[in-house]
Formats: sequence, structure tokens, C-alpha cells
Amino acid sequence: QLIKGEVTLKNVTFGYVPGKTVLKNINVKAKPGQKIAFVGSTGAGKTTITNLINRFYEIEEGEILIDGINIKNIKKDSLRRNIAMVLQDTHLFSGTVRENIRYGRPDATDEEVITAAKIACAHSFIERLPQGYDTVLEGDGANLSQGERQLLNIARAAISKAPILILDEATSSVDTRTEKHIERGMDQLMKNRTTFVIAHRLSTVRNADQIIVLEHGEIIEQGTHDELIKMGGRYYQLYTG
Ligand code: DUT
Ligand code: MG
Repeated sequence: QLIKGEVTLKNVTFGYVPGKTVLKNINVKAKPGQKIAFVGSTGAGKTTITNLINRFYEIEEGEILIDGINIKNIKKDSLRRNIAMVLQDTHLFSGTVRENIRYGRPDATDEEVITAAKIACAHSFIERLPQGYDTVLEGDGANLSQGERQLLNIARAAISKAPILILDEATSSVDTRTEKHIERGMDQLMKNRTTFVIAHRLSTVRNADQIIVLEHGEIIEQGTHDELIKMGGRYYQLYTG
């Protein structure tokens, strides 16, 4: 079992197909509990980095370490248990709302399920469903809105004890009011977890311990919000629009 959640990327270079490099020489060191934000234009490689941390793809050059262990030497089911993620396209299965939330934590009590749903601002809409937490979701949550599906994925991350969290446009389908409402829950979710966050709205990444600016697969700037603003480079441009 991994417990600290230190994540290191060392000289990572990657392409999905031979001859087309998508990430070039990426170096990142996330200390346990830190919040790391990736920003940059569409196609810059943000999601690709998280795909590699998840080991959805194998890297050929460089290495990724979790608590000092090369992820190639970590069993996939152990990785799955230790990395929680909320992505833009949601993953739900046909089963009840309750089963979907406690996926990965089958031991979770009903109370824990409700607490997680409250953190995710999902409790009130779940209660309005015909059978509440026992409502059966059709394939991939077809009877829910896209935003509601994201809230269930957030609840699932909240109930998980994974020390590493990946948020890739985690609230992109949620309306502005709910997004405002869920901010406290997201802070609670990230607390004590090493978090990699990708968000188009830069206000949500402002308080990150490190902001990493990617362009065409390369890190062009790296620092805190204040440092990057002072630098007056690409982040400053993105931030001031
Ligand atoms: N790419 C592929 N195959 C894939 C996924 C992506 O070739 O399965 C390419 C497309 C793009 C580059 O990799 O040129 C980086 O894509 P990524 O999804 O990492 O970009 P992003 O920074 O996450 O962009 P967005 O803000 O649009 O999500
Ligand atoms: Mg992406």
C-alpha cells in the first residue's frame, strides 16, 4: 500500500504514436499533499501527463515515481486504489447511485456515502430521484445530466481514501452556481491528497502550490501564481486574457 503520495516525473518524453512527440522532457516533483496545476492551450499535453501518471500508457523515455517507486513496478490495481480521478467524461456503470458512489470502497457505510454526496453537492439531487440512493442508473448514467454525472464522480473521489487525486476539468459540466457552491467540497476533497488539477478557469488553480504552464508538450513556466504573474510571461497573458 502506498501512503505518502509523492509523485515525480523525471525527463518524461512521450508520444501516442511513433515519431510524434506529445510531451518533451517533463520534470515535475509533487510533494505529498501538494496541489499541482497544469495550464496551457488545447492540445498542450495536460491530459496526457495525467494519463501517464495513471499508467494508461507506458512511457519509453524517462520515469514516473510514486513514493520513490517506478510506477512500472506498481501493480495496476494498487495504482487504481491509490489514485482517484474525476475527468471531463464521466464513468458510471449500471447499478444504483449508492453502488456507483462507493465503487472502489465497497466497505463504505451508507453514512459515508451520504457524507461524500454532500461534499460533492450531489445529495439534494439524489434525494429528488425516484428511489433516492437506490435509484438504478441506466448505462453510464444516461438518466442523469452531464453535470449530475460529474457530481457523482466527485462523490466517488470523496469517499475514496486514495492519497493521489486527478481532477481534469472535473466541474466543466456543472453550472456556475453549483460550481461556486462546490468550492468548499473541492477543497475538502483535495485536503491531504497530492492533487493534479487541470482547469480552464484559472481562478480555480490560483492557490496551487505549483502551476505548470505547458505549450506544445513542453514546460515553459513553472511557479506559484504570484511568481508567474510577476514574471509577466505566458501565464500572465493567459490570466489577464
Ligand atoms: N493525442 C493523441 N492521441 C490521444 C490523445 C491525444 O495523439 O489519444 C494528441 C493530441 C494533442 C496532444 O496529444 O496534440 C495532447 O493532447 P492532450 O489531450 O494531452 O491535450 P490537453 O492539453 O489536455 O488539451 P485540452 O485542453 O483540449 O484538453
Ligand atoms: Mg485535456
